[in-house]
Amino acid sequence: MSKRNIVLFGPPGAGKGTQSAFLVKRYGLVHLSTGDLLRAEIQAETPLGLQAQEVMSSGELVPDEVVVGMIKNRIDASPEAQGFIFDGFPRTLAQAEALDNMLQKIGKPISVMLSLEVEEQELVKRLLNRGATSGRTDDRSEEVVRKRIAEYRAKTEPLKSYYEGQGKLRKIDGVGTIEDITRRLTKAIDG
Ligand code: B4P
Repeated sequence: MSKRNIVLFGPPGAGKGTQSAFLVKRYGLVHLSTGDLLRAEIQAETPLGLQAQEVMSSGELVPDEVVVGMIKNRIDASPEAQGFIFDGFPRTLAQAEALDNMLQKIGKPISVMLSLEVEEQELVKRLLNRGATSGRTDDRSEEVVRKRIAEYRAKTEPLKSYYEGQGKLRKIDGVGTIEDITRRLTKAIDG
């Protein structure tokens, strides 16, 4: 299979983490989730984790240089990868440009940006539901959930134009069963 690099994009709660699990298996990609990487740092109580915890629990974005450094380390550590699925990264224009630079150096540009489209009311419902059943503290308060969505609208959503300018944006309806959405995503990748 040819090398593929996919950006799985969307607001908090759109289903990025959920769908990544299926796509990774189907296409044999390396999964890079900055949210998961940051939570692993918090769990291990590293200095980076302690710094990130405060930012994440307020619903704001972690500084660009921190997440860009984490992604660079992971790409460098996977020279044999068939391709990557970027989940929750990039989230700012600076991150998108840094990613393009990194991938240009290794000659493996982004193939497609899949944007999961879900309305705010549904996002809030999903995240508060996860907050009630999992240990994720940033999903417990409606105020923090709405702050994350506002951060997305202000800093992350404009990236759709960035990838649209490169002819790589594909919008995917993110409402329906998990299986329906996986089917829509695989159709967009294969098509
Ligand atoms: P993330 O870990 O990326 O978390 P998220 O945006 O909340 O989405 P996630 O992927 O986990 O949820 P999903 O939609 O799958 O980020 C957390 C924080 O880390 C950020 O707020 C930020 O502070 C920091 N951070 C991460 N990356 C960063 C970066 N690049 N730059 C700066 N800061 C960064 O699922 C949500 C819920 O919906 C689940 O419970 C799931 O079961 C449910 N769900 C999924 N699909 C569904 C469907 N079809 N129907 C109903 N429910 C569904």
